[in-house]
Amino acid sequence: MDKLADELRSSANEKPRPQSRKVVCLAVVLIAALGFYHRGSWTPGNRKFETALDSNVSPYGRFPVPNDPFRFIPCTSTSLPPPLDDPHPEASWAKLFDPKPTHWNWGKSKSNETHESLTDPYAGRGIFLCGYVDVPLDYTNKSDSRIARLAVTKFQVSGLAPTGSCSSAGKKSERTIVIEPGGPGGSGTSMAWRAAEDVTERLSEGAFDVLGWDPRGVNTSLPAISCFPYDADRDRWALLRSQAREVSPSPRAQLEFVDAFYESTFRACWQRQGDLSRFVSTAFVARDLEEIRKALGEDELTGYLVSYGTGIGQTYANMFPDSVGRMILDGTEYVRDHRLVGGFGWTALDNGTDAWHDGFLGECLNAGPEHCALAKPRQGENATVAELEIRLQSLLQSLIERPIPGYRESSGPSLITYTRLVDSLYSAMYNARTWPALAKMLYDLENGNSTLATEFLDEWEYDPTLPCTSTRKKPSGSDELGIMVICSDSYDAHQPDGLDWWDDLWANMTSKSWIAGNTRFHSVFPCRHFSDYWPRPADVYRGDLNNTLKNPVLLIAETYDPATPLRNGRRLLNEMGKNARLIAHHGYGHSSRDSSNCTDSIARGFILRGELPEEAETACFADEKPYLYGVTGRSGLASTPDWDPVVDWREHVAEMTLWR
Ligand SMILES: *[C@@H]1O[C@H](CO)[C@@H](O)[C@H](O)[C@H]1NC(C)=O
Ligand SMILES: *[C@@H]1O[C@H](CO)[C@@H](O)[C@H](O)[C@H]1NC(C)=O
Ligand SMILES: *[C@@H]1O[C@H](CO)[C@@H](O)[C@H](O)[C@H]1NC(C)=O
Ligand SMILES: *[C@@H]1O[C@H](CO)[C@@H](O)[C@H](O)[C@H]1NC(C)=O
Ligand SMILES: *[C@@H]1O[C@H](CO)[C@@H](O)[C@H](O)[C@H]1NC(C)=O
Ligand SMILES: *[C@@H]1O[C@H](CO)[C@@H](O)[C@H](O)[C@H]1NC(C)=O
Ligand SMILES: *[C@@H]1O[C@H](CO)[C@@H](O)[C@H](O)[C@H]1NC(C)=O
Ligand SMILES: *[C@@H]1O[C@H](CO)[C@@H](O)[C@H](O)[C@H]1NC(C)=O
Ligand SMILES: CC(=O)N[C@H]1CO[C@H](CO)[C@@H](O)[C@@H]1O
Repeated sequence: MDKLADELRSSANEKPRPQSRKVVCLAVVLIAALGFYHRGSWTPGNRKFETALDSNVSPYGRFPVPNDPFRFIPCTSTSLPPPLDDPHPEASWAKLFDPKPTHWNWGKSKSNETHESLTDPYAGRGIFLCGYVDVPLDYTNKSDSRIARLAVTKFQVSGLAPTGSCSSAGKKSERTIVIEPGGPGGSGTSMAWRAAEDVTERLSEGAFDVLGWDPRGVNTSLPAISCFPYDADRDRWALLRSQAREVSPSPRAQLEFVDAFYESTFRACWQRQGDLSRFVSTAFVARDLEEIRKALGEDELTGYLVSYGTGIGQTYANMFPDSVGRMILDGTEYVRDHRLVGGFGWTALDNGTDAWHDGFLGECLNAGPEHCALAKPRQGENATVAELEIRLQSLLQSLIERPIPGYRESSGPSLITYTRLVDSLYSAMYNARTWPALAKMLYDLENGNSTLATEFLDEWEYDPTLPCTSTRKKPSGSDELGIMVICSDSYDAHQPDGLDWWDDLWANMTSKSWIAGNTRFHSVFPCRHFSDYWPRPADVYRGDLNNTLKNPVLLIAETYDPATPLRNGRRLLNEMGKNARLIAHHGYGHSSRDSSNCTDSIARGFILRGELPEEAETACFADEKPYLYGVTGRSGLASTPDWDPVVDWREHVAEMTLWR
């Protein structure tokens, strides 16, 4: 053992000679194998490892490693950035390092029981690393010493190298794909947990690391934004303030109510956190992204930014044109729209009802009753899209007149209301994989069975069986954060006096899109009172979006996207000119989740090799149809006996929390 340690030391001091390295490698493998056979499982079986455990050193060394700007440690459930008032954050953070590899979060094993995986179960597996970076709270004011502490989660594809091993593991990849799911208010660290492994496979054949960050004010980044002490306080008002226009006996009275509610909310935000709302604009988020690029030590930013993340990306690219590497903006919005009053809302409405009509209903009939409950013939007659549309509209209409009662064991009495149902239909347009479940739910509801509808709609965002203080460490303020970003970005837009204009806008939006109009209206209406408290955000980007970039960006926009219509992607392309290419992705859902080999191969060629199509716009088509994903030539998912629509719906709801 000591001899090995000596060898390791001397080989570290010398230029490695191939011969001696081979010997060391063999020795390491042998020792690891001995440990394995000795204990029956892989627990490092030598003295060095055991003393190491006591002194907070793992078989992979000590974390954070010195001078790591992210201070990465292998993630465990306790790896949350230290509070801002901690006088010794670095020391507190270092204490969170847990030296037991079994407590860490490793990537999926790529190979089955090979020689390597027998001796070391973590060989060849990526690892999730958690860290944080501190940035100025106010980039525009040198004498303001306050900071924001941004949480990051990185999936390192090469995993970690055991101390003294000669593997190429444990190194960062040449580029890092920085990801952001949007919102505003979406959590990049959560997206990393959910999707990093898929993202690196899809975009780089597993070659590049993936890093997600929580934008300032979001999730685990600090300061946390929340204008309510507890989730339950927010929830108390949620149903009242989000009423659809169609169920409001007096829309004007409802507007007065919501307007007063947000007046009160902003007052609470001001009382609880003072000027924080001045520092969350998209321009500041873009500056944070530049700090993350620098901390990565990469000359160019590589990124996969989705939805509102594309707004961050457009802003970033034009504020830091020389830092633009290989950036993909997927589910493209046109961030210039957000400078207009209400622009975040009314520019999003183009294609939501098309997705409902052509997609949810049309593809249902295409797939047939085996795959879609709503396609079942009635009185021997096959359904048509027009009939289905009338049937479901009359179901919705009946809910306006009277909600349908429901019951759920875990929450007791419940109501299926128009507002909740339409909100969930809109959310289902984001992801066509939910459609078989949604079709079954609506079919049941139409036939007088509200069991599934109650299961789908009566869902809490936190655990109501626990006291609210113990469900999360902090209240989740992403609702308020999202509003603050949207209001900051449009703070100087012309504000119409009084509520008449807003009443008009609400009517316009809901008549243009019954499915998206209400949700989208409620995302912008709060801004009326923002400038009562914060008349000027510290910074907004008001420049053009056609700056000459170091590298062009790749935009992806979808034909049936319910949130970021293709039209907006094209308007952005038009302004960016030769600094962008666009994939018009023909498919369903928000962003390019409706998989297309064509889209994926262009995206991969770009991320891996920097290749882009010559032409400004390329058309790509989804490989499969909704209701029939993965069922070509086989019996359908929705027709198998053990299919549980509730499981599909829960999965969707969990994913949607990334975007809110
Ligand atoms: C590993 O084994 C499973 C079944 O045991 C198989 O489906 C899979 O293809 C194997 N993977 C590799 C990389 O050999
Ligand atoms: C800059 O920060 C200092 C210290 O917090 C503060 O007193 C001052 O008002 C700030 N200036 C501006 C323009 O916000
Ligand atoms: C999306 O909306 C635009 C504008 O209303 C329309 O021209 C286009 O046909 C729609 N796309 C689809 C696929 O329905
Ligand atoms: C209904 O549609 C099925 C295919 O899904 C077809 O085989 C059948 O002939 C149609 N029936 C009528 C009455 O049109
Ligand atoms: C209502 O639907 C649920 C879920 O699909 C089912 O388990 C239950 O048996 C149905 N109830 C009736 C009375 O049909
Ligand atoms: C609502 O639509 C009407 C008719 O298109 C238009 O004249 C009016 O300006 C719109 N109002 C708002 C607030 O969008
Ligand atoms: C960007 O577009 C504006 C017009 O909107 C134009 O005046 C300006 O020259 C363009 N800038 C570049 C770098 O092309
Ligand atoms: C997409 O690629 C997969 C894997 O390479 C292949 O199996 C499938 O047939 C392709 N689909 C289409 C529509 O080209
Ligand atoms: C979307 C979301 O809420 N993500 C995460 C925020 O942070 C906590 C840790 O405190 C995670 O458990 C959440 O999943």
